[in-house]
Amino acid sequence: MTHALIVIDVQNDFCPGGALAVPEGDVIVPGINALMQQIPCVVLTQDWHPADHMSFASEHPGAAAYDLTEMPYGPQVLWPDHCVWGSRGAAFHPGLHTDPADLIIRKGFRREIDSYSAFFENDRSTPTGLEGYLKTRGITHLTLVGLATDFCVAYSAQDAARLGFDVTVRLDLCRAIDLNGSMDAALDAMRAAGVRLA
Ligand code: VGL
Ligand code: ZN
Repeated sequence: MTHALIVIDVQNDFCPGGALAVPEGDVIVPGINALMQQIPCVVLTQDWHPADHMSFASEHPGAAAYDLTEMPYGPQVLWPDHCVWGSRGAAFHPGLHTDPADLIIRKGFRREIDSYSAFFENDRSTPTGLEGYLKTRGITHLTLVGLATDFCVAYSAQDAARLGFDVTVRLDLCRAIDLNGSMDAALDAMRAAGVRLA
C-alpha cells in the first residue's frame, strides 16, 4: 500500500483571529506536523478565493453570513469573506510545516462555484486533478486531517471513498465549524460512505 496525508485548509482565516475562525483550529498544527514525518506523501490544500467569490455573503445584497442560498449547482452556505487569494488570511498557519509537502492544491478559485472538496468543486463533478495525481503515484490509502471537519474535510473524505481510496479521517487532528448540526450530519455521511473515523 502507498499512503498519502491530505492536510485540508490549515490557513489563518480558519484559525482563531481569522475571518472564518474554527474553534481551536490552531491546536491541531503540532500533531499534523508530527504525522507528516510518518507518511511518505504529504499534500496540502488551500482554500483560495477571488475577492468577489460567490460563496461570500457580501456578494449577495440583503444576505447575511451563514444564510443558505441556492446556486445553479445546489444549496450553498454564504460565508464571511475568507481566504482571499494572496491575503494573509489565505496563507497557511505560520506553525504548519509546509516543506514536507509534495503538492499544494488550491480550490475555490472560480468566482461562480465553491469547492469544499479537494477532489471536486461543489457541483460534485468538476475535478481539481487531485485524483489523477494520487492515482498516477500509485497511492491507495489516504489519511485526512485539517479544517473544517464538517465542510472541507467531510466533503473530501466522501469523495475520496467514492473514488476508491481507503480513507481514514483523524478526528483528533480536525476541528469543526458545527453550523446547525452540520457536525453530526457530516459524521453520519462519512460513516455511510465507508470512511474510517479515528
Ligand atoms: C471551508 C467554508 C468555506 C472549509 C472553506 O475549509 O471547511 N469552509 N470555505
Ligand atoms: Zn472557502
